Amino acid sequence: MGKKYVYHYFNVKGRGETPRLLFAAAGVEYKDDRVEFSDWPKVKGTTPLGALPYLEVDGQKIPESVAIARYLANEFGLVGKSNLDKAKIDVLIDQMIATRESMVAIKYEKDEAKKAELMKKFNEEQIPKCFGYIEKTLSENSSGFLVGNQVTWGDLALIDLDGMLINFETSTNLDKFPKVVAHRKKVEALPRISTYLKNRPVTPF
Ligand SMILES: N[C@@H](CCC(=O)N[C@@H](CS)C(=O)NCC(=O)O)C(=O)O
Repeated sequence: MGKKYVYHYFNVKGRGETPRLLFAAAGVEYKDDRVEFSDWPKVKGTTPLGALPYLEVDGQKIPESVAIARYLANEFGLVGKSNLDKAKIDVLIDQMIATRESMVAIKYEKDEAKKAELMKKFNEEQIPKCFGYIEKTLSENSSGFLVGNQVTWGDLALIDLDGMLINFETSTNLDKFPKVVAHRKKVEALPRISTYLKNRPVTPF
């Protein structure tokens, strides 16, 4: 019998969406527990680190969004075939985390001047660094995926980040990175992913 998965996160995409994309890509069933913000104070104490997301696997609780995504990728064979491919994905994931953390810092900055400064640095330094590297990675692999010739968790994390950026504050323009744009189209058109994207709950972020 397969494992019983219960995934707990808020009813948003945020840090919690890549694991959901992994379940979709693998076609594996799970309970998608979407915690209402109003229920959070009473749920917080039941989580391993006082935060969401966390995943329950046959009753065992795993916190940390990236650890969960890596675990599911390992379970579902979506990690890349060689150790070198795995390392390449890890590098990209670290770059994507840095970009997400910058977005969180901008989103929650209350001081308008500081926020503008952070946004400038984000657009002029973080985006070119992260997406320049991703573009180069894609141009070195002829399949259109980040590594190898099939989808991995790196590809799923990337389309998730693309979507966040397009909807982020000043709508980051990714057109300067044509391979990233083509990659997004390719991954979003994979049958299971396309079905998931059409049917997932509509959320503000
Ligand atoms: N490093 C953790 C961060 C988790 C985190 O900060 N989660 C936020 C939601 S995105 C949260 O639970 N905030 C509510 C709180 O900390 O009380 C991860 O990636 O899972």
